[in-house]
Amino acid sequence: MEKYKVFSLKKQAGSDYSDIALEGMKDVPFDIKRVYYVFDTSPKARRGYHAHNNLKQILICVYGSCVIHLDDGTECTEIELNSPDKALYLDNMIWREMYNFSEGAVLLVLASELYDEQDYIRDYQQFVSMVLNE
Ligand code: T46
Repeated sequence: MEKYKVFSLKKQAGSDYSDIALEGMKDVPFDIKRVYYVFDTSPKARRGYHAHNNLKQILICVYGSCVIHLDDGTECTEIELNSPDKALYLDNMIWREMYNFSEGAVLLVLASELYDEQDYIRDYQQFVSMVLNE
């Protein structure tokens, strides 16, 4: 599966702070058109259940942790995001589900496109048949 990549972000840290900077087209392999964050999740929350036709994203759990289930139509994997310096790049056409959010978790997402409901594939069987016919 090559539709995703986990990578480390460079952290600046001093005796009383840490920070991480991300620049579009440099640390992020696309021009960032949208930023959003998922928070106030309940422990039972399981979100996602979709893929995107074109959208590429980078997910970072900047506080707490969560698990991302990925499915490229043939293989599945699970990735725990549990550190602000751990990033997950998601290409288009990969099914994702997010769950096991720790209390107070904040999942930050950098996106390559503006929000477009037409870009979502929310039917799993449709996603699989699209992948198989690619
Ligand atoms: C993804 C995961 C990680 C907007 O109006 N604008 C936005 O930019 C977003 C992301 C959502 N919305 C609205 C659309 C829905 O009425 O917020 C509501 C929840 O959206 P959705 O069900 O798509 O949210 P998640 O948490 O299942 O998925 C989101 C992203 O949509 C998705 O691309 O990869 O976070």
